[in-house]
Amino acid sequence: MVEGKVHKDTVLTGTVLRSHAGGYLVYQSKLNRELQCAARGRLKKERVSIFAGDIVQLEDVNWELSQAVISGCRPRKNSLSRPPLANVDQVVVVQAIHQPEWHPLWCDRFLIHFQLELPEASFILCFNKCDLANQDDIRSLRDVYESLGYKLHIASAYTGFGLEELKSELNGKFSIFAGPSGVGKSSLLNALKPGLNLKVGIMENEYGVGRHTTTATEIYRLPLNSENKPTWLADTPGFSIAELTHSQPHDIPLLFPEIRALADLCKFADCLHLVEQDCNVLKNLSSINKDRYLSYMTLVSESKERYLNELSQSSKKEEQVKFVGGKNEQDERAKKIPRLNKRYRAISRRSEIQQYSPGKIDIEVLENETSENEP
Ligand SMILES: Nc1nc2c(ncn2[C@@H]2O[C@H](COP(=O)(O)OP(=O)(O)O)[C@@H](O)[C@H]2O)c(=O)[nH]1
Ligand SMILES: [Mg+2]
Ligand SMILES: [Zn+2]
Repeated sequence: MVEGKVHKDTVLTGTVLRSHAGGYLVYQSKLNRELQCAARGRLKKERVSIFAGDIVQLEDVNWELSQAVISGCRPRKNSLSRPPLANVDQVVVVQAIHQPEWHPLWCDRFLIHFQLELPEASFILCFNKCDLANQDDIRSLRDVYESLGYKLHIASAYTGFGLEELKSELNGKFSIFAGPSGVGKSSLLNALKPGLNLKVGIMENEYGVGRHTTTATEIYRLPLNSENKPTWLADTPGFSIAELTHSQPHDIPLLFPEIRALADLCKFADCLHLVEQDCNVLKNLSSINKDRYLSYMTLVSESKERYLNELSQSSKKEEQVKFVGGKNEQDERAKKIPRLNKRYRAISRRSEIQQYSPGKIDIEVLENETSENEP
């Protein structure tokens, strides 16, 4: 450690910028240095996962070689699993006004997905490619989203329009860009961080751009400073519909403010505000923007479908333990034992009967039968 720069009793921390080949690139803000770090073996053993955005404790710093060892990870404020990121303050939902054509459903999909994933983060909407738009396009976007309470930014990565306003929104926070492929996320990042040179115009397939880039989530420091709080920004890859669908349909009305207000007064406790006669939302449908209600209907239907799918999948999954000597956990005589792997089980009378006389199974005979060898 360089004498005089950091007191030897000071606990040194840094922010993980990215992980690569089992190591991490960590930024130490007080000394404005990037360090190549490895995690202590103990952390690996305890399977502590370290994400970009994590605040980590550093030891054994070698300033000459810019290397250090990560000895601990601070508790996270929040985290995202795809892409793996921690401690996100703000989500910027990026959409293009044209090319690709603006689609309200996709905008709402991203808004709802990230609000569910990162409930404590703040949200802003950034409409890019305003160089291709006219005033009417912009006015109608403002009418819908500003009236719902969302902060909205009109920008162009090409002309630089709106970027100063966007910068002041990002200042001193860790923000992520989220939105469909092709809307200009990488172009905006390049415009905000001169010299970054991210590749643009590459359409992502469902795995991202090639298999390697999806795993290399990196956060960038913008040359902005507010009261010594650094400004961080990360890009996210494109998402497939399946990745943006959630299995809790009742969460969705809570995230559409215009529907939530009416839903609070709906007299049906379990209502999803889609079909019930006398539902308060349906009675006041004329007060809701048509596209927004269409988004709502689509997202709830997709969510219901996923919920039912997961339910049928989980009922198909076999329990890892079984009860012998009694019917279930409540039965005092019952003993819990692990299930044998299928290939070690003896053929049961049930399958024997099924094999030899299909369709003639006497259910009564089969009650209480065990299908495995007892240990
Ligand atoms: N007209 C116009 N095109 C843009 C703008 N920003 C990005 N593009 C173009 O849109 C395409 C997709 O941009 P990219 O940054 O790769 O989008 P990403 O997939 O969201 O990262 C590229 O061909 C860019 O040159 C903009 O502000 N105006
Ligand atoms: Mg991109
Ligand atoms: Zn209702």
